[in-house]
Amino acid sequence: MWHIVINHCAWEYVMENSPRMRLSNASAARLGAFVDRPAFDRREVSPGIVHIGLGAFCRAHLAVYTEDVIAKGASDWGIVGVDTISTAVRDALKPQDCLYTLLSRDNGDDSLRVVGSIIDVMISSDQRREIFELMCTPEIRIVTLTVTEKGYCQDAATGLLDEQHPAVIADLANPTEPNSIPGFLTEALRLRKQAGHPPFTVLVCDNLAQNGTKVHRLVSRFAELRDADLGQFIRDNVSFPCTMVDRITPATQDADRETVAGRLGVQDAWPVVTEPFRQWVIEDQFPLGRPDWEKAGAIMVDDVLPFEMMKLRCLNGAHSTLAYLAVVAGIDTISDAMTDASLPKIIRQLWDNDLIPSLAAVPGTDVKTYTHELEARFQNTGVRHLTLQISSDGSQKLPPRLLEAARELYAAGTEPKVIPLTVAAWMRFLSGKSESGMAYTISDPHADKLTAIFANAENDPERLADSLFTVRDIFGDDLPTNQHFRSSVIGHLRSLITYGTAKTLKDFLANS
Ligand code: CS2
Repeated sequence: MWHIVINHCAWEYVMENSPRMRLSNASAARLGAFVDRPAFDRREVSPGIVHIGLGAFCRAHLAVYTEDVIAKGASDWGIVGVDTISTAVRDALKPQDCLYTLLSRDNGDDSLRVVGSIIDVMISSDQRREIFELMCTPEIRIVTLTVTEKGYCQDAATGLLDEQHPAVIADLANPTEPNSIPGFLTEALRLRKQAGHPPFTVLVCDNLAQNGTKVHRLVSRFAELRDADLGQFIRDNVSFPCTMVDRITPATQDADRETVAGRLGVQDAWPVVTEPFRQWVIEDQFPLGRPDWEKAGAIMVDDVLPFEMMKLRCLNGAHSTLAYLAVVAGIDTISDAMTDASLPKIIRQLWDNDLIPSLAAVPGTDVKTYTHELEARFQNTGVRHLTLQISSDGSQKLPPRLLEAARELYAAGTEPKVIPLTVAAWMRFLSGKSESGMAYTISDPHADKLTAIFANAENDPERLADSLFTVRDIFGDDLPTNQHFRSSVIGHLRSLITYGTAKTLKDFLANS
């Protein structure tokens, strides 16, 4: 879930100089029958949801589930998208009536669909007042979010609000003009309370363990720092259901724009490429109502935790493992990593040895079968999911995806086998250079600190690991002092630095 990864100027140039017509309500009506399009009159749709964070993921997931429900008659659940980071998505979507194309790819088998559930896009930097006014109307009953793990200003190891986060400090100093997510939600909820309307439900759709509960705690804490009564009000009165979201959706590339334009015959500034699979498991706690998302295939449950853990660990944990090893080895995509001699065997061991044993039973699901389905999804050559994209924000992703599982295994008296290898690969990855000497950018909120630690350690595995272990908001206090964890990470790191990934993985598999 990246926010803005496109080259803004490049697509604007293409848009302005393309002889093709732009995607719009009018041009969509004339598309060939091979393209699915909104099966409802968009003029009849009114807003019911404000969605914050309009990256590719929510447009392949939440917007599609909601589209399917609107098509069944629920016209009061249109989505107004809000971006808190840049104007790029508004600049791309508004001139095309907020329509966009979803290209679903299953190896060589493609299908195209124009999605119309997003009915407006606003940008918080210049429309903050307007957005708050909308959020204070009784028609808005749900606020959904996809702002990535780092968007919530949390300490990744504890899941508590990072009270020293610059955005938190700035918003506490100027709380009516917030820019952080905790600050934004707090102010919207305060204004809504002042307007005399019951609070909207907050539905967090990011890959955090117990995402709703966690973000409820973060926002209540922020609000409490601002005003104790407001904190208590949010703690007691606002529903934050947990949810598990899943659809592999890479950031859009310019080549995707060209592919979509070639197929559609009209230009779409920001199409989304995704896989056919989608899954959404949601805790059913919506005091002001919700769209009947189950009519579009969502699973409504009382407790999302077992589903969330399975997905976060098995899918996202395997993604991170593949990503760090692959970036260092110079392998660009997940589907290419799945053709490597060792990587598929490594993630099979990760699943079988470290992750499946860490999970509680998942209702109606055989987790081993789930991991075989993941293998097939990772092999999908139609979706060019860049390992470098997945490698972003490791400081935020490693704790919930893998380090929690390691802790639980130690507590149960067993030892993780592959997780220390993933951690070593992440440490080696922080060099910013692949084994063939290709430089890449490390995108992480702690990038400066982490790369400085790498440079100071001068390739000494023990110094490097021990210095990185001092970053408590990644590793906590316990893992660095666990002798098995520490020595396994250092052993793998030594091998990665000395012999490289191919030999390290071969030796690892030979010894397991
Ligand atoms: C990926 C996720 O970028 C990443 O870190 O692991 O975006 C992953 O593709 C989605 O969670 C799939 O649902």
